[in-house]
Amino acid sequence: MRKLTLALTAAASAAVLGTVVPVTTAAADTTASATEVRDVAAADLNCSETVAKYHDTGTVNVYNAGDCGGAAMCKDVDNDKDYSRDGDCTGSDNDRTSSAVNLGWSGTNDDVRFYFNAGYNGYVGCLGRGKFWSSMGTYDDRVSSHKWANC
Ligand SMILES: [Ca+2]
Ligand SMILES: [Ca+2]
Repeated sequence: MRKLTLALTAAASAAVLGTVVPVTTAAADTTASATEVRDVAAADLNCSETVAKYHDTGTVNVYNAGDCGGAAMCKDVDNDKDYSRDGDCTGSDNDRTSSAVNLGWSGTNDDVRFYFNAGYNGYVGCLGRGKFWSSMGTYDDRVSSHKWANC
């Protein structure tokens, strides 16, 4: 008898909640929770989500993984003429870029040109402000320098 009473009470509560709490609120809560988790582990953001969240923060980010997965190898506010040495992209960052995102703020040179050789040689392409490459195509694991520009 007692079990039955509790079950009925629970069912009654659920029914009440179901009428009081709109479905939209439940959905919003789910989104908020997911966002909180991603704030803690920003590495989980893909390229599109990274642009949505961090656009206009001033850096160009390059990733070893595709679709901006994992932590960025380097986040650079300026140019880097050689990923194998010095600067923000350095050492093992060379020839590993598999995705990139331009989070630059609006300015004269807010696009980023990428090159497969050091010294801005071997033009790969220009990544516009607020844009991303979830993969590098034939230039996967080949980027060696980048320069802010107006494309
Ligand atoms: Ca890679
Ligand atoms: Ca460098």
